Amino acid sequence: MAGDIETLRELEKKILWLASWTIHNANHLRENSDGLKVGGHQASSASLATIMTALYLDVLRPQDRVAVKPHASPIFHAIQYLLGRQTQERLQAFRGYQGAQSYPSRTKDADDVDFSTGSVGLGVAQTLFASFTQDYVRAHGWGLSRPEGRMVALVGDAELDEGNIFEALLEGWKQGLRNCWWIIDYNRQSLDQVVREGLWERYEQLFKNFGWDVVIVKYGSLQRAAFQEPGGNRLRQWIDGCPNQLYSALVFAGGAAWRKRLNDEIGDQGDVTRLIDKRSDDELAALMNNLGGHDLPSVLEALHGAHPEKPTCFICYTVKGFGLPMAGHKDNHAGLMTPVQMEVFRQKMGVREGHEWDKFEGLASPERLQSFLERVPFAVDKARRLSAPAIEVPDKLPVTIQPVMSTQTGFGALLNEIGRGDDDFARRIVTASPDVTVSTNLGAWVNRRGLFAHEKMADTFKSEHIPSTFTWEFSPQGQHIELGIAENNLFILLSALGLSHSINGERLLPIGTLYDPFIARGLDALNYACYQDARFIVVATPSGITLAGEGGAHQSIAEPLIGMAQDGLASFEPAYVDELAVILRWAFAYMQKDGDTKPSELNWLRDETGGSVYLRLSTRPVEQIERMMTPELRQGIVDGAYWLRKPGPNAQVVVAYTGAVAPEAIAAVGLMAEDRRDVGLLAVTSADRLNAGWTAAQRARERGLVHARSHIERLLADVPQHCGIVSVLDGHPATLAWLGAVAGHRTRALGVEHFGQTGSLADLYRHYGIDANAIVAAAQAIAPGRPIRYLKALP
Ligand SMILES: Cc1ncc(C[n+]2csc(CCOP(=O)(O)OP(=O)(O)O)c2C)c(N)n1
Ligand SMILES: [Mg+2]
Repeated sequence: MAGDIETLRELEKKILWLASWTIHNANHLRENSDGLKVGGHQASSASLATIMTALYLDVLRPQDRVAVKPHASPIFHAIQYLLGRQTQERLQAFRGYQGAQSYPSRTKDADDVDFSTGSVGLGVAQTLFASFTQDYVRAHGWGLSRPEGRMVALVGDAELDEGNIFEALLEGWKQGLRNCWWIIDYNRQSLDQVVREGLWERYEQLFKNFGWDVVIVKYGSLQRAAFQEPGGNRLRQWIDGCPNQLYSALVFAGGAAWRKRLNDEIGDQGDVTRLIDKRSDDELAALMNNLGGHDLPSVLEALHGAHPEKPTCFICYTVKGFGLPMAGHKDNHAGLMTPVQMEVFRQKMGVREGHEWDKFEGLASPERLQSFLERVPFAVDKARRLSAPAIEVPDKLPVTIQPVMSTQTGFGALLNEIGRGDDDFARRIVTASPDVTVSTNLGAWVNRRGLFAHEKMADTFKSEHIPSTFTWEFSPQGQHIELGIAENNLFILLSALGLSHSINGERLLPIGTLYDPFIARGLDALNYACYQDARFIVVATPSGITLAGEGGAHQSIAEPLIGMAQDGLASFEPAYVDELAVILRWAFAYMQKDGDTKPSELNWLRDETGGSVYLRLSTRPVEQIERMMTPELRQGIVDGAYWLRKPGPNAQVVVAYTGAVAPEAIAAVGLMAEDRRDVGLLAVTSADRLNAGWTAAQRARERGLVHARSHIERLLADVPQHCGIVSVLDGHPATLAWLGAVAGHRTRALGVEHFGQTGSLADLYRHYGIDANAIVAAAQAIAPGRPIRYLKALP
């Protein structure tokens, strides 16, 4: 072990060197004509060099998974480089095109990133939900042949300002969190400043309150030895009482400054003075900078000594910029080493010019180090990224369609039917909802499949024979996860469940439900989940002003645009339950795909790559259409649109609608029939996919594929040039306004632009101009002809 410590010390220095050189190279040496400087990495990385060396080269096992603080990515990449999992080329291109990423990325980096980070706070919560997901998988009897992993977050201390971390902490407590480590890099600096005094005490109490072990790694082994010397107690008291600002400033100022300050404040011409005087300036600085988080023996002791499965928070005292000239300076966040400073560092490291990237340059016996690295427990398993075969999805999802039905009811009915099954498909589905399980219509599914918990828990209402529509029984076999209201937690849980195939080698089919407007509350977490390429279905319901009586606080406007713009998320807003059945079936298959990234020549969508799916549903009961589900109709629904009524050759108007306003669109077409010829009715089930296909086809044509045609281009090809398009949805009108650009048709886009309010459906549709009369008025305005006789005055 003693030998290992020395080797780890050598490698720790090498890691700091390689990370610093990577940043220096990106900033000073690589041609960078756009003038963008590399900020934020240098000091922030150095802060974690010791802890990450201890973790990756000693403590971690292959089954453990880590979310690395965003700005520590150069340290991460340097460790991966030493382990033979990162290339020099990518390090040389750090922050550049196709180079190692500025912030660890599962999808963009090549070197085995477990969880992406970047938007601070989210990676931290991801480890908590990843641990919960592991428990879920194992409780269902899957993946038991693999050892349990520990989910580790390397957390910046200022990262703890992010509320989502505390939302997760509370949820973790409710769900019986295990196997999770949060290692706080307590350098007492954020981006702008030195943080408030005494935060560690608040954190300590907070974590303990939620059942975590808290381990404080404050003093390094040099300090602990000095405390044993005569006068050591006094030194310790001084350290404990020293404000963060001052400690940082003295770290920056160095040995002589330490000496002066200590002599001034605690010099006693006796023991303490002797303790100080017997050290040179360098030795004194080394002692005072020897905080626990930069002391390998202390870090290793703390990590190895942790409880085997209890969630544990390590508060590790560190210095931002440790080991570098900017150490401790409050402005060091974007600090970079100057070429001169780097030159001094190079010489100190014994690195010859031109050998900066050599792994063992300046170190004795490279063979010894290489053989050490080959024995590192974390690295023995080469394939840490796992996979799982796709679960077979039935050709058709059965559902009984009532004559009048909402898409939300349809969703509940579809899941209820799936819930009857006992095949792998039904078993792999896992649902989750932030306290809106019943109101998003998951009740029937939950009655069938039960709620998940580590321990069995009966429904007391049931055992007391009190009638209730819903059975609320928890067990390790349950398939619904009931969350508290925090939407961030829903999306990070979906992110964790949706990566299970890769993290646990066991596929889950996660579905999360919430009210549509509250997507905005968890939007960054949703974006994060998509960025990591987690696979899930979000069912957002109810939506829009169609919620009528609920008023503006619950009515969503922008969400259809979010659905279009969010990468990795295919969005749909069906109007009819038979459409929903087709889309849901497609979604289960789509979320499991992982193939070709080239667009299909059929619809110009990259369906083989797969992704997640967003379904925007409604509580509005709508009269259903009795019809055969032909293959052509099915394809149209999935590709994003189909003609509910094909326009004739002389059509003057087309109404294109999405979602719950279908009855208004149909009524408007009826009202216009006598005064406008051949009116067409286009059902748009996915503005997102329709738009994406159109964009991709145009790009393909610009690159020479002259025959590329998207679905919407084919649909509009025969619509006469003079024909106008009126588009309408219960959401922002820009969602469909682009339809006019496809083939140059004059277009009027109706939708909702301003906060909703309470009222009846008719009141609100009239007020916001998405009722049948508003559609007719728009048609009259853009498709001139004789006055439309049923048009009434607008409000
Ligand atoms: C959600 C979010 N907001 C803001 C930022 C910009 N940012 C990056 S690092 C940082 C401060 C980090 O401080 P800390 O977590 O203590 O890490 P340190 O740099 O001290 O290592 C900020 C504000 C971000 N990355 N994510
Ligand atoms: Mg900090």
